[in-house]
Amino acid sequence: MNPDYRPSPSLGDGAPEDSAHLLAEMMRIRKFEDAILGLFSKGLVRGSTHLCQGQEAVTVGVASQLRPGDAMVCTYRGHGATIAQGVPLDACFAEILGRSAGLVGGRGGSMHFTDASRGAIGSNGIVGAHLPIAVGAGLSAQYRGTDEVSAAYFGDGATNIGAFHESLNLASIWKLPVVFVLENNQYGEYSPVAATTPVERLSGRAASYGMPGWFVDGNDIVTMRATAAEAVERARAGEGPTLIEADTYRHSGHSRSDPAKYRPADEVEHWFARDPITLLERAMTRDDPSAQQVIDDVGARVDGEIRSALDAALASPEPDPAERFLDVYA
Ligand SMILES: Cc1ncc(C[n+]2csc(CCOP(=O)(O)OP(=O)(O)O)c2C)c(N)n1
Ligand SMILES: [Mg+2]
Repeated sequence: MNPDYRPSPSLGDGAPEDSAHLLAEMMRIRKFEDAILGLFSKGLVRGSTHLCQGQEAVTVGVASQLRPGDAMVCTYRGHGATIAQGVPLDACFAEILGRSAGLVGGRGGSMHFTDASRGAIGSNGIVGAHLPIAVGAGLSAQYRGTDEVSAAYFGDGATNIGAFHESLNLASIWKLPVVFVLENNQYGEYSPVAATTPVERLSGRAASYGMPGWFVDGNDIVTMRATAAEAVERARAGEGPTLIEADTYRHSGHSRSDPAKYRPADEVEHWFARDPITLLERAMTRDDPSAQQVIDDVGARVDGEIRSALDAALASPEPDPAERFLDVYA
């Protein structure tokens, strides 16, 4: 069975009324990660960091359909997923800088953004390991008789991990309210999808588990939001899980240590022209050239937010060494 391709609605139909809001949501993630790059080059970030620049429409589209009480799990490439949940930027910066005001007290860093109070119940460094957690959150929601949903973001590489298959199977047979969001950014660590995966459309794998598998343009915020809305609605209505394969592209290498030399220049050029922020801005100014002012204002406002959040994080002290065993259970 071929997965459904769901091309509409799309930005081709015109910019949505709340374009300025959607733009701000995506720019917040983009500019947060620009700032992280700056901190990284100054040696202020320990360890590595995995940027999601280029993939912002996926997380903003899905998060727009979640509400308090819903759960969200994501990967080490999870800054965008977490920020889209409305998690404060100063706590995100502080976490990356290893400061005590960080989301988890500065003990987790870039790969462990977590804020359970906003549904962000965990980023995960082990490929695919968070999918059973999303299923557990879905089972909890069902068991408690709520209409809460659970959303899981994961990469194309994760679809070759056993936990992916077990999670889809269990979620489907128990009709759990889970939305599986596959961010197909065309590459695993350094391998193109075709080198590791013998099927063309990964969403086709949903058929094995009797659930809808939808393939969408993950860089089109309107398409992404509409598709997420449908999947979340199915979950809330007790109709079970959905797999959404969002086609997208990461702007940089896998992590800070990867210059991504393995990517053909024409491929990079193609995807940069389809950058999700550029696509939205183009749609906004196509019918109304004066929208450029709105775009500039949103950019300036988000720049200000980023600056003050970073200042607050830099003012936060390092964690007290006496607390190093706090939250360690063994
Ligand atoms: C179980 C496991 N195997 C291997 C790794 C090493 N590793 C880290 S990221 C990654 C690639 C995953 O690619 P994908 O799922 O497409 O996510 P992306 O990084 O593209 O967002 C690999 C192999 C790991 N962290 N966990
Ligand atoms: Mg990938």
